[in-house]
Amino acid sequence: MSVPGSFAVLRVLWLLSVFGTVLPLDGGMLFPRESFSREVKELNGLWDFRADGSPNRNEGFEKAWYKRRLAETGPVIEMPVPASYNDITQDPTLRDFIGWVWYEREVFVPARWISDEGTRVILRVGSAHYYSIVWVNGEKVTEHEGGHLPFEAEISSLIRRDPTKPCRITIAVNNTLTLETLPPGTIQYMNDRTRYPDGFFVQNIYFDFFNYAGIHRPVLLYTTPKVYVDDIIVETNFMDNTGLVRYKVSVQGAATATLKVTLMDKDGHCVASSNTPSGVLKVVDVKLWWPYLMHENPGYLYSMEVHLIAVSETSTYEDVYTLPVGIRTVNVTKTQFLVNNKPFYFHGVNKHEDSDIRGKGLDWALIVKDFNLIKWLGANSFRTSHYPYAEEILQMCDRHGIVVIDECPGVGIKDIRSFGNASLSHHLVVMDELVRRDKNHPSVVMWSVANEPASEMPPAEFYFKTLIKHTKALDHTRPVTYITDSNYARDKGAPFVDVVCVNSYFSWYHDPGHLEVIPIQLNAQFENWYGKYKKPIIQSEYGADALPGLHMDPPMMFTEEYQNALLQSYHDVFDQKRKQYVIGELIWNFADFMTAQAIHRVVGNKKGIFTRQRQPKAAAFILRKRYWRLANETGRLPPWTKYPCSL
Ligand code: GCB
Repeated sequence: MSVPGSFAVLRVLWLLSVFGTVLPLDGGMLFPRESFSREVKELNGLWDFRADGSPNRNEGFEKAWYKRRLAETGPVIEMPVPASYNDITQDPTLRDFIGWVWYEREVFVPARWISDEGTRVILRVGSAHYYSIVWVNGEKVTEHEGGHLPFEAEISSLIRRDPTKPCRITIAVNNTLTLETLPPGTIQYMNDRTRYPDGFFVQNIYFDFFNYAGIHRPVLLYTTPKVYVDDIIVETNFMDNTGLVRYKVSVQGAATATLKVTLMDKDGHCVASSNTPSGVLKVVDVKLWWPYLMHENPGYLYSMEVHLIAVSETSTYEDVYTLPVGIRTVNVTKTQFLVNNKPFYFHGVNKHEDSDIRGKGLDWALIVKDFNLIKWLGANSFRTSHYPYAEEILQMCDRHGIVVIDECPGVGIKDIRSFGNASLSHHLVVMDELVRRDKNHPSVVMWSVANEPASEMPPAEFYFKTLIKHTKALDHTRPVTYITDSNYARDKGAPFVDVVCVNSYFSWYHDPGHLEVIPIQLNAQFENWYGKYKKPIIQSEYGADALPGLHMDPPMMFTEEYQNALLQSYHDVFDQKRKQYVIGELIWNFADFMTAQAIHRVVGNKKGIFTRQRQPKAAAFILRKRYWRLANETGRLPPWTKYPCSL
């Protein structure tokens, strides 16, 4: 990411510069795709499941549940994967369970995968919340700390040991949060026996969504040849009509391999090719990747096919991996966010991975519905509040031109002890994993390293300086931010961010019921932050709870009228400031979502403009009108795009 001065000079420098994306982790994490040389076997469906309800939650390890079939060591129930386990049964103890739960599934591996020694078999978990240990046929193959991001293990030799046996996969998942996890939490034991039962403890969290747990994203087996494409990094740019794709392919399994890299357009025509592991491909008459509503052909993707051939004394290995590539640039000035050198205004939403019954489990019907609603709304962007969303969702964003601020799970860093070395080290690793996974998505235009940390605390300065510097070293092509709700004068991390993202809830958490304070306070907020830091600002959250069907005029809090009036007061100020340095507005929230039980939450957070079942509240129509108007007003929409007639 660079601040544009003379773009032509910058592009020449870009061509001469070294690769900007550096990945410190061992191995890539390419999304598993089928190809001529790769097969995928999904393990979604029903798994055997048991929560370890023993007082120390450790019986599973003491009795080595992974060594035998789970059903042989105790009762099991059927549990869908992917899904959170919390809302699946009628058992309140499972809904609120804290500790280890055990999943198991037996699978027959295709005979060829076993007999062909030249094939690698990899077990991949899209995400599991929070700490996971995986065994195959009783042998531990990997463990992983953190939800929201994938992890995998090669299991080829294990499944070859006894080809007659099915492959038994056991995954133990623990949702306990500590001061050093992301997000952080604490376990509190209540030892007063006059008030609490024996062994009573609670998980304290400092964030506002239900701590759903379980295997949240697909589990699958996939193959690669023994010599394989392990990772691909692309960085894109353009000069006049020529697109530039700098790429780097990492190969594993052989010291040398022959590569053929072919970039194809949507019709499958080759537009550029090369046979070196790294280089710059030039695309004549480039079709740039544009955001939705900024161009008549948003989300244009080329396909980069990497074809590898490696010859050893005994065999020839061939691997093919195809990566979607969008060619675009992102730059930030003091007052603007530029996509392909054109000012981009974020008119979007904040979301959650959240729905009835499945909790945070990936659900295609829900994903497609949400995209239809986003496009109906005229929204061009969202923030992955407050953790990385499924790769499948980012792929949809790439295809539809929905711009993403990609947030890591650094939410609720409120306790000073969560600014220590152990927390920071873990946070750095999570950023490594996040950038490794999402670096090639054109839709991802900015990294957010945290949401509303206690950034006024003294250790926050070192913490965010280190974290942001690290993230920029990982990827210099994108700006980095974190989301603040702290006081502009005391915020310790703001000097290091590229874009200031501010959350505020005037006339809701502050001055509740007083809509008249919004123009004054919001104006002051913007002037203060801009005055001090001279960086563009996104209103990264604002909103009000509304119970659908609750009405009152003049408006009162929690009614649909109040939500409408509050949004409109914010919009008036946005309309003044977006002509200056405000570069975006993201409503809190796209849809109602579940939270922990609390006196200020009536079965969850109701700040959605859609209900949890994705039905519109009145505010959805206010926002829809605004977003389409904004898209039209910027003047970048060609005549084919009109307001939808109903507006
Ligand atoms: C915030 C948080 C978000 C909450 C929201 C609210 O500032 O970032 O996680 O849900 O406020 O509604 O309180």
